[in-house]
Amino acid sequence: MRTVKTREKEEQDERMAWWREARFGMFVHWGLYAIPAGVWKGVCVPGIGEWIQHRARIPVKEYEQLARLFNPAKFNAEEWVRVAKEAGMKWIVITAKHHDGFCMFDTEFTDYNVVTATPFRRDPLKELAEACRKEGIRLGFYYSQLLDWHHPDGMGNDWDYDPSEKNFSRYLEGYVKPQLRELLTNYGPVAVIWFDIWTPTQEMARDLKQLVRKLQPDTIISGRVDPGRFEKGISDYRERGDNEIPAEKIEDDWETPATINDTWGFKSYDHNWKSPGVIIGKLVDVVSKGGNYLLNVGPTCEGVIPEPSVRVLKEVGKWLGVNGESVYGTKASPIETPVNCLYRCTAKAGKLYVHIFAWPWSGSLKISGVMNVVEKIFLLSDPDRKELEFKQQGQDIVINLPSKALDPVDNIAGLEMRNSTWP
Ligand code: FHN
Repeated sequence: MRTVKTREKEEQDERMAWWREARFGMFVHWGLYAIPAGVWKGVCVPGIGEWIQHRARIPVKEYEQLARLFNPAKFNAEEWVRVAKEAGMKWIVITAKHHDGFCMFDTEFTDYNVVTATPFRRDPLKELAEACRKEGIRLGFYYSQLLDWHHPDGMGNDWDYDPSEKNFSRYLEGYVKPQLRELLTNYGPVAVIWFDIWTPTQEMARDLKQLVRKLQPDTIISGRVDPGRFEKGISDYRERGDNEIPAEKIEDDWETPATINDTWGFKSYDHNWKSPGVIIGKLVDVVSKGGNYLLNVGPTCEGVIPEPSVRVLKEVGKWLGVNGESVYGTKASPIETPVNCLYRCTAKAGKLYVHIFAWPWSGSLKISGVMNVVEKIFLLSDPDRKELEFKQQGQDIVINLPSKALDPVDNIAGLEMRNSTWP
């Protein structure tokens, strides 16, 4: 007879199957904060864009006025999904409600929402759900369950509300749960509910989990539902800190949420865009340690994904078009790659992918720890997949490489094993 534990594990594996395969997703931070875009009353407010209300201690009554200006005429859900797809991203997570409390979806539980309070009057999450469905991209919702600077009982706003008068349970029962019910009922299958920061108690976190499971058992629950920050407790996977990549591989499911520049929500003067090479390096580093990479875009108040992000994503997508088999559906490196070593490895049954980030001047590369007989080696970026010469001695392999790298960032040597027992 199967134990309850085994059944739970089986369900977990089924739920996580697409996520483990997908590896690279798009995070979207979009809300009223895209209007000030980092500037309040002529002053540049330091920090991440979506935190402007908190940073500048903007009173609710004042910040609320932004809703009347929110009219993203250029928003085109299909265009956003096309950008994600071309980048090789397999799912999208968008902010349904961020810490400012403004709801980017149609909700009965507050008028402070995109359909009722703005001249836009459309529900972008509905449009995205439809566009994602058409294109075979999964859609998840970010929902700030702890911080809500607009709701009198939400956490975090001590400039409008007296913290001692807050009743968090009332907010959770009367607002958070009903809104989650809406998100999990009105938008078709929801890939992920991306809770953030943490939930105050185990019991509350369990309650949220139960609600999600009851409404959509296949929805993945992000690591930050757990009261212990960054630890996997009741959630489906562990969430690393923002932009944080662990030094070593982790056996459990985990994810790094990351920015392309230095903000999540759009900031008009943050031009610190990472290059496509840096993003590819981080993606591979994450995947080689067994994680997923959720890379953010912060659309403008007009509804446009900033052009520099689109350009970076296009290049990453081109690279994945050639080298995707070394990323999607792969598992963590089966061999040790110290932090300062110039390659990273990913693996699939019978295949080891060696991502060479610095082309060796010597013309050869030595890999250690290969536990099976290698049959052939070729570069994924070589359209002819010409076999490379190599010598194997026990667990050491020395590969002869062409004098010049074919890809400017990451060339992958694909090693095919004689049988698939390793890795
Ligand atoms: O405070 C938020 C922040 O605005 C952003 O949403 C990130 C994304 O991971 N999460 C929180 C901080 O960890």
